[in-house]
Amino acid sequence: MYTQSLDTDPLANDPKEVSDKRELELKKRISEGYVVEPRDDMPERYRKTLIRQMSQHAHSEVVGMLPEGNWILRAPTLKRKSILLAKVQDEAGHGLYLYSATETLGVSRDALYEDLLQGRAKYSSIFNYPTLNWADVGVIGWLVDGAAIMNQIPLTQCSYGPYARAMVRICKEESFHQRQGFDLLNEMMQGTQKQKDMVQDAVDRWWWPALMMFGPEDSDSIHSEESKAWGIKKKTNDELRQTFIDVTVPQAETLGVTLPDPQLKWNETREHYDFGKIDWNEFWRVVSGSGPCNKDRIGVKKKAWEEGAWVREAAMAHAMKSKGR
Ligand code: FAQ
Repeated sequence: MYTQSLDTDPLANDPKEVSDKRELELKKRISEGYVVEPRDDMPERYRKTLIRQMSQHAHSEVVGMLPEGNWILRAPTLKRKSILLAKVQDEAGHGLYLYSATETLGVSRDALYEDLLQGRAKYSSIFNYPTLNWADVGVIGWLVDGAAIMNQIPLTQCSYGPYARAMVRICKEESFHQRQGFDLLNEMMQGTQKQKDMVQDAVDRWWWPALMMFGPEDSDSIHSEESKAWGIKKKTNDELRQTFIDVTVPQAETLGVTLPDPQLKWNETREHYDFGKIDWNEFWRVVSGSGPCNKDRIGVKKKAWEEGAWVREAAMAHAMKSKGR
């Protein structure tokens, strides 16, 4: 572990100059491969940007349990039910690792959760869309977990140790989720015409929202530049979105589904797929609370928090008793 203090010249007396110098010093160390750990002295802007991104990520994992959780009681077979149960439980675990990693930055989980319940904190736009048929469960695995992995693999190399380490395990689990989604869809695509139509319908509804998961275009991304300088983000929103499209188009061909974008076409010169225009008005509408399920998602979380109060109290009483207090 790197032990040198990040403190700068104690004789410098302009607080802004001192803080700028500390920030530059840390950015330089990070660019040389330094990994920041919770007990390191860190500039406030670095700490705040991590809390923002990591807590929103944690919220996305736990809100992300809802669209699929909706199908646990209606899974078509015992095998599919147990897979789905395990997947939804994994997402709860991801939320747990990420809230714990965020707490290492000196903020309490209760405070973070309160921000979610009061609508002060964001979570991924994608979880504000409804799951209308069983194929949606497969499409969430294939496209939503697929996009999540694309975005999260670079985070395993991010500059904050607890976040990077949490992401290693999360990515392994997400890649299982992605494959189970593909497998579910592949099975439906061998079935009846009605099943094939259900898959196509789900793909039509989830494709564009999945592309929005990567965030606004680079020209509208307010945090990318700073997050890259801090070694938190390794790739930009547009770079990751393009890579996701490039790997997903051949998978769609293998499945036999059509991606709902007539402009999707291989570009020989760019060596990437060109794609149509994303509806950014829809994205910002959903992010600002007016998506199809925003109110419902937060309503369910609030209800669970209130109805779970006795569980938290009982767990606390048990913990105190075990400690003999
Ligand atoms: N939805 O300047 P940027 C999953 C906000 S986990 C909502 O580009 P940044 C697992 C952004 O926060 C999915 N808000 O921001 C799973 C900012 O607002 P703020 C979540 C969004 O941080 C699968 C503003 O717009 N993954 O799916 C979205 O540099 C299946 C300006 O944006 C992560 O959280 C959006 N899509 O880049 C679970 C990964 N995009 O904070 C269940 C970690 C942007 O100023 C089932 N996070 N905004 O109020 C990141 O990589 C980044 O934070 C980005 C955004 C790329 C999401």
